[in-house]
Amino acid sequence: MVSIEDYGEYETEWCPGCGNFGILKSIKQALVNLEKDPHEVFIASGIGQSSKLPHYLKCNMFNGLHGRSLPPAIGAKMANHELTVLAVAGDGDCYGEGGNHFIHNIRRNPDITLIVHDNQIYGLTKGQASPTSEPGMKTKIQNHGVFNTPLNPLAMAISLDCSFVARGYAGDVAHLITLIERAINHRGFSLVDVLQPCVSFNKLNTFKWYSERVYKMDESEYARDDQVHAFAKSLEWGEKIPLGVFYEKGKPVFEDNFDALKSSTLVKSKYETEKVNELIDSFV
Ligand SMILES: Cc1ncc(C[n+]2csc(CCOP(=O)(O)OP(=O)(O)O)c2C)c(N)n1
Ligand code: SF4
Ligand SMILES: [Mg+2]
Repeated sequence: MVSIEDYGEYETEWCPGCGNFGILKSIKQALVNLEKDPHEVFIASGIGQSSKLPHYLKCNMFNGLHGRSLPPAIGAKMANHELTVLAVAGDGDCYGEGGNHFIHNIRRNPDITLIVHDNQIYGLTKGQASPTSEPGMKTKIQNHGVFNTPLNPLAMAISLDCSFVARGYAGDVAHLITLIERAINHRGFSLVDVLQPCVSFNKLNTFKWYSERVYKMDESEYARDDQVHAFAKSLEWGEKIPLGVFYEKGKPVFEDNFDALKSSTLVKSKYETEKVNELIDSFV
């Protein structure tokens, strides 16, 4: 039986009270609830406070470049599609620097789960506006207030027919655990955007601010594969902010397109030197 202790307990570099703790706790608990042994799990990340998360879990991990959590995640999935593959990223990392990877991997639909720590700020670099920052919010750089239109990650993902789209809140761990479990169980690209207070640099979107606004959608009231409904719901933001699974649709996954992956994983396949040499020679 898998236990929380199997995933280790590490000292973190995060500020006391940061929303990242709720996300770490939720990921760990979801993996334990799903009986995933640490050796069956791979987590990739880029750069940011959020991207430090794989360092605090005892499992396979890769911490790479800013905006680049998805490429190693897809690489690991292709090398061993029996792995449970997660990518974690910040809002800047995923929707800014890694925006192209976000878009095109939704289109590919690999069976991986992307968890975005959406604190509406660049935390690691001490508080510049991110793609999801509220218009008007003042920072040390945006000292006249943010004037760019915020990116709506859920609307974007739903418009791209992303196969699983959810929003959680780092202040509601019990709910977030269920969302992450469902995202991992879903076969296809799963996005869980998590509202994550940054207590040091985002003085607008605080625990209090989110707690006064978030509510859980009643899933019995809509069909989860209704793209138009999901898109309309994703536009709701302000006085009330919906949480839960907005959109879920079964679709063929990227890995299914490759005959070589049908009988076995690449890591279990025999390496045939002669065939590789033949292939290399064919390019001459
Ligand atoms: C290509 C590149 N550009 C910029 C940086 C500097 N940088 C490091 S982390 C970061 C922002 C992180 O913000 P976010 O992804 O939202 O993560 P958070 O720290 O808020 O969790 C930036 C701009 C970098 N490391 N690499
Ligand atoms: S700067 Fe913000 S996001 Fe980073 S650890 Fe501190 S509270 Fe968390
Ligand atoms: Mg951020």
